[in-house]
Amino acid sequence: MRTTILALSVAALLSLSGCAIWGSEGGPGGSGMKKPVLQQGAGATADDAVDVVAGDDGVQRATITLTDGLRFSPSTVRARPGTVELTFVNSGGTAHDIAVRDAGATADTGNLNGGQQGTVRVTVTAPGRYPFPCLYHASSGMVGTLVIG
Ligand SMILES: [Cu+2]
Repeated sequence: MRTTILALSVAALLSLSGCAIWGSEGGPGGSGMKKPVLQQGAGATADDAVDVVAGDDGVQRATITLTDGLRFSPSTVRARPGTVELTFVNSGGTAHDIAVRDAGATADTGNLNGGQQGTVRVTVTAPGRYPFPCLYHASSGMVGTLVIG
């Protein structure tokens, strides 16, 4: 049953992606974000979810690869409330532009051509799910998720 819910949630997220991703969903806490898609410990997304590693400075860091398949690898990053630094590495030839959205602000990598990388840092205090869409390819499903729990 949980698998069904997961699939439906992902489908809903994908269908709502694109320019209007914040429109009907209303952002974190909005009606479209209330389902706990990620099942902790269930293993359903273990192959595509990573836990960030906190450095000595307390900043939680993860590196995410951007592919020509218009996907993130991994597509889900789990962290605790606090400062999260995500580095996006474009491994392909297609340009991407990633925006990480938290409750108060948006951090954007800017355009990343093939071979380039960009780092964004956000401080998130409220648990929730924060999408990081590729501004070019969100409508193709290129939307990752930062899970603060
Ligand atoms: Cu992209």
